[in-house]
Amino acid sequence: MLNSAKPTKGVISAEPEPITLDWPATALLIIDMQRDFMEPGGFGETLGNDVSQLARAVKPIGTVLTAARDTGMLVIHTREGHLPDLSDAPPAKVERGAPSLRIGDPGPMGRILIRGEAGHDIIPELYPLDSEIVIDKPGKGAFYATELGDVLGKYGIENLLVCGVTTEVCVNTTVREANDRGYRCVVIADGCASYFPEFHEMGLKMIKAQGGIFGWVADSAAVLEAMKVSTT
Ligand code: TIU
Repeated sequence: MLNSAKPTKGVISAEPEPITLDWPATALLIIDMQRDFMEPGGFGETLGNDVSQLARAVKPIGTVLTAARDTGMLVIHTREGHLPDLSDAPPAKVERGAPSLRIGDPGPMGRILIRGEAGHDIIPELYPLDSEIVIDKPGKGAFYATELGDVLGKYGIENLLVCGVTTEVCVNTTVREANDRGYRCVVIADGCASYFPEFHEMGLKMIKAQGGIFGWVADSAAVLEAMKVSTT
């Protein structure tokens, strides 16, 4: 098609202020959209949570994922989970609380939060393409004990569009890690969800407060709009 040159930059209508992103230096980072958090019988439910609270994030993520695929943006998916021998699972994490099943126990989707089990995998609606990067992480942050920093360096990434679950746990931890490493993070508000709606709201507020102390927050519609409009 004529005149189909890809925009190289876009302005996202974000809070606390608009942000201009250089698309070739931007990646979509989708945090932990795994059956273990999203579906009954997984890790999230064993902790006593209502997993239906997270479903609202799936569609908005899907729209941005489709746009990222269409425009050739780097897409990275993360999965929280542990090795089958639990050698990367700190006792402090495994032993805490009184969950109905603990990490590593057999559940309806396989062993809870264990790599390779059905529950550990990403939900079908957002399943990674073979060409996309999947980062397995043992912690809440996507940088801790993973190759994420090296991958972002290799691709020249400076900006992250961040979405996934849960807002105040793995999304917030990852954004804080990324911010300290110098990445500009734009969190997609409706592409995140929490088991606790009030934590979702406050989790987003914490990011964008104080002039964007950890980053920016925008709706998926604003991100999609910016991906369509060139500023160069
Ligand atoms: N429990 C909870 O809200 N979240 C997690 O344990 N992990 C992620 O957020 N992925």
